[in-house]
This record gives sequence, structure tokens and C-alpha cells, in this order.
Amino acid sequence: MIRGTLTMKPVAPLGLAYIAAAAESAGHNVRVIDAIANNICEFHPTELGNDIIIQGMRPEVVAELVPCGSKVIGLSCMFSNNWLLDRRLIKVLRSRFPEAVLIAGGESISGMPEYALKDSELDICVVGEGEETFKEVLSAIENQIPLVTVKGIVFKKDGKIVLNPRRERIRQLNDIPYPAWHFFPVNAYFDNQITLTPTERKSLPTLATRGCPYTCTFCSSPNMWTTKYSLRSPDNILQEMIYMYEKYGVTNFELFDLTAIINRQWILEFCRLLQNYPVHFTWQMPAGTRSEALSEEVIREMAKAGCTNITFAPESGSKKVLQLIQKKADPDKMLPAMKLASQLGMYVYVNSIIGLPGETHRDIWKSMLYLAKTAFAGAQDTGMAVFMPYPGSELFKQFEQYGQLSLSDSFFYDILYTDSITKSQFYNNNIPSFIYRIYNILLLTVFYIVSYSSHPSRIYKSLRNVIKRRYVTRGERAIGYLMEQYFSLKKSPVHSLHQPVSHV
Ligand code: B12
Ligand code: SF4
Repeated sequence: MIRGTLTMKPVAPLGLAYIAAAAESAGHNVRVIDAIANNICEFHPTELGNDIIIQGMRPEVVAELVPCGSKVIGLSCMFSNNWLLDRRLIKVLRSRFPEAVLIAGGESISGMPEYALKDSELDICVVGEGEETFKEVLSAIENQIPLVTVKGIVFKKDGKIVLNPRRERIRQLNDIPYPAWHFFPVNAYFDNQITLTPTERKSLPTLATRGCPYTCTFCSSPNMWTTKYSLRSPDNILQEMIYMYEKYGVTNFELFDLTAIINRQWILEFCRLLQNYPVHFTWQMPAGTRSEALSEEVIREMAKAGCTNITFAPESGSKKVLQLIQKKADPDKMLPAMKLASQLGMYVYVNSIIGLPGETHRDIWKSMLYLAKTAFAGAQDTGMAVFMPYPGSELFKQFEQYGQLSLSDSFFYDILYTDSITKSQFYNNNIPSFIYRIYNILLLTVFYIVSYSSHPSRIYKSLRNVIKRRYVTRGERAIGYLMEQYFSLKKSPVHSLHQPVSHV
């Protein structure tokens, strides 16, 4: 099974670790290649453009590591903006292994299984949650059972594409085998601090819940996981943490949940168990959570239980925009929670999106005011994402229906630049792209000015981080990279390729 290279900051591939565990538990002989961690210091340009730099092994090297005679090769394709690179890897694998069954899964694949099959040499796409489906596919291949009996896949048969019905979500999350990290080069993750949150501790991701009950139209989660939201028992998660601690010495855990905190009783019980456990674990919620259940009591208990980072996901400061995208959240109600979390020493991050369809100048100014309030409340950083219609999301379907976009190389090329201030594509007719780019810079500038002026001690911390090149916030990273580029330009006229992400 393979995790290909990425053009963005890598993390330990949790989805693939779950799939490896499922295959192993069904008695299959498993081998994993993590194309990033296996060659983490290698950065190289691609044929996609000089500014698209990938980290990790080249596809040809990945293919050489796949054992001869492999019958099934699985690939994890999580990000749509990685499709052009994933497709290249699939091509190389197909030419080296003409007889193997090539199977892919992940959020990106789940949003566009038919296109992925047509556009590449893949044989089978697994749609949605993967464990049960993958085991059944393997068993079908082994026992020559027709694939048409396997729920949750889309596959090629005699040159045609067959869509099987979706599979029901796994009911008992506690019964799913823990991610099989023993197949992965975990020491490379630890030694190179492959985490979202900077930490000196050994860290691995974990998942406390699956799915999300909401249906925001920009998000691909309803297609991927349906709206079924299920939780592991707090004790089951703690047991996994203890297992990772005893086996690898891991004491920091990043919760990659879409929406970890909805249930007050559940989070309080989780915190109680962690507080009573003799080893002090730290943990974070870097993926963005809802905040309805984040009462004062809950935040205090989370801080006592070792939570060091909460990412809030208000997305916009305009209630009109939130209504348009069906984001059922009240950004103002998040502010007291941000303030308390920050006062208790947690790192508070705010997810925001610009460029959503229907957004106007007025909405941007509202978002700017709101971002200033979050910075004043104590938020340390904001991820200013530019809206992209991801395959599988409701907005993507609407754009496609009205002929405003279709899946093609140029679409994937455009979304490669999702993080770029100068090159990202905007899907909003109200505001010209160049004005959006100015807004993007302005929003970030306002955020950092308010953050530093209302919390002056952070200036010293940020300076120290920039000097030590241990960037924590986007602002520090931007200044750090500018300085690095300035000094490397002074030394040599050739640009340094030593940067972890491609984005300009
Ligand atoms: C961690 C994370 C990140 C991290 C790092 C990701 C990385 N480099 O690996 C960071 C913070 C960097 C990140 C950034 C972004 N992210 Co993000 N991220 C996630 C997150 C929260 C967790 C992924 C995860 O581990 N999930 C848990 C595992 C268990 O689920 P899974 O991987 O889907 O695996 C299951 C199945 O997919 C399947 N499966 C997976 N692999 C395989 C392989 C095989 C062979 C099979 C059979 C099955 C299978 O089985 C697994 C078990 O059931 C997801 C949301 C989520 N919770 O999934 C978003 C998510 C992946 N991110 C998303 C997005 C949009 C982004 C951004 C583009 C946002 C932005 N606009 O800035 C940026 C990218 C920035 C950039 N530089 O380009 C989207 C992707 C949508 C898409 N189609 O591309 C997601 C799905 C969130 C969402 N619902 O919108 N992200
Ligand atoms: S954006 Fe968040 S709240 Fe909305 S559907 Fe996606 S995961 Fe759920």
C-alpha cells in the first residue's frame, strides 16, 4: 500500500494506517511504502511547473520498492489537488505491474471515482470509509468472487465503469483495529517532527470520531462519510493512546477529527480519563471543530487534560455567507471560548475561507472585523483558505451542473495553487481576483497587527521562532521564508529548493 508524495506539509497517513490494519487483521501479507517519510529530505521539482516542488521519493523509486509479484497495490489519494501527481504514480505502477489490481481510496477518490477510473490506469476505487470494503475486495479477488457483489466500490469491467451501491458506515468504531503504525517508518515522523502542531514530543495522529452530522455545501464530508456521526468510547481512545505510548513512546496525539466536540458528556468523560491516567499526555484538535459544546467548564477540563491547541472553524465573519454555505455556526459565540482557551495557555487557531460564492465586498469587511476580534480574543494564527470547489461537495455539483467547471487537467492544475496568494483561482463573480488577492493580504495583516498589539509578549516569541527557524504561525513562516530567500539570494543567484511546500 502506498502513500504518494505531496506538494504540501505532510503528516502521518492515518487513513492508510487504518487500511493496513484492516488488511492485516484479515490475514493478508501487507507492505507499506510511505513515499514521503521514506525519503523525507528529498525535494524535487515536477513536470507540473518549476514552482511545484514535491517532497519524498520519485514515482519510479516508489515503484521499485513494491515487491515483485504483488497482486494488489493500494493507494491513498486524500487531496484532490494532488491528483495529477497521484495519476503519474499510478501510470508508473501500471507499467511496472501490468497484472496487479490497482485500488485507490481516500477523500479525493471518493469525490470523483468515475473520473479517476477514466483518467488513469486504476482498476477499482473505494468510496467512503475503507476498512470493510477493502477487506471484501481483497477477499473477492482472492476467491474470484465477482466484484459486483462488493458494496462501496466503483470499478472497471470490460472497458465499462460499474458503480456498486454505497456501503453502510461501520457501526461499532470501538471494534476497528488500531492504525497499524508498525508498517510505517514512525521514527522518521518523530525525528523530523512530522506534525501539524509543533511539539518536542513523539507524536502520532488519532481519530476519536468519524463523520459529521452537518452538510456545509463547500465540504466533501457529507459525500465521504454521509451525515452519520459516530464516536469511539473515551476509554477505547485512551487504550489506543496507552498502546502507542508503550510501543513507541508517543505522548502527543493530534486528533484529526472533522468535528471532535459535539457531545458535552463525551468530552468531559474523555478529559476525566486523561486526567486520571498517570502519564501526562498532550493532545490537539488541529483540524477545526465546532464550538457548541465548548462551554467554560469543558475548556477548563480540556486544558487540565493536556489539550494544547484548539482550531475553531467559523469560516466567515458574515452570517449571510454562512447561511449561503449552510454552515450552521454562530461565529460570535466562538469568541468567549477562544478567549478562555487562549488565557488557559492553549494555542488558538482560526480557520477562515475567502472567495465563497455569493460573498461581496461587504462580507469581506465583516470577516476582517471578525478576524480582528478573534485576534483580540487571543487567536494566534489563522488559515486563510481560498474557496475551491472540491469534488464530492455540494458546491462542486452546482458549479458542474451550471457548466461553470468540469474535471480536467486544468482544474487540477488550478487547485494545486490553493494556498498561493498570487496564483490561487477564485470562483466568485462579485469580486475580481486581483482585489481578492489584496484582501487576502489585508485580512492576514489586520489579524497579525491586532494579535501582536493586543498580546505584545508574542512579538518576542515570534522573533525567537523566526531566528531559530521553528515557525509556528503562518506569519512567522512567511517572514522566515522571505529572510531565508533574501540570504540565500545574497549568497547565490540560484533559488533554494529547501522549502517544505510548493506554494508561493
Ligand atoms: C490532517 C488533514 C490535513 C493536514 C495534513 C494532511 C496531509 N498532508 O496529509 C493539513 C492541515 C496540512 C491539511 C491541509 C489542507 N486540507 Co486537510 N484534512 C486533514 C484531515 C483533517 C484528516 C485526514 C485524516 O487523516 N482523516 C482520517 C482518516 C481515517 O480518514 P481518510 O484518510 O479519509 O481514510 C479513510 C478513507 O478515505 C479510506 N482510505 C484512505 N486511504 C485509502 C487507501 C486505500 C487503498 C483504500 C482502499 C481506502 C483508503 O479508508 C480510510 C479509513 O476509513 C481531513 C479531514 C478528515 N477528517 O478526513 C482534511 C481534508 C483531507 N483536508 C481537506 C482540505 C480541503 C485541505 C486544504 C486544501 C484546505 C485549504 N484550503 O487550505 C489544505 C491543503 C493545503 C495545501 N497545502 O494544499 C479536505 C480534502 C478535500 C479534497 N477532496 O481534497 C479534507 C477531506 C477536509 C474536508 N472535508 O474538506 N489537511
Ligand atoms: S465543514 Fe465542518 S461542520 Fe461543515 S460539513 Fe464539513 S466537517 Fe461538518
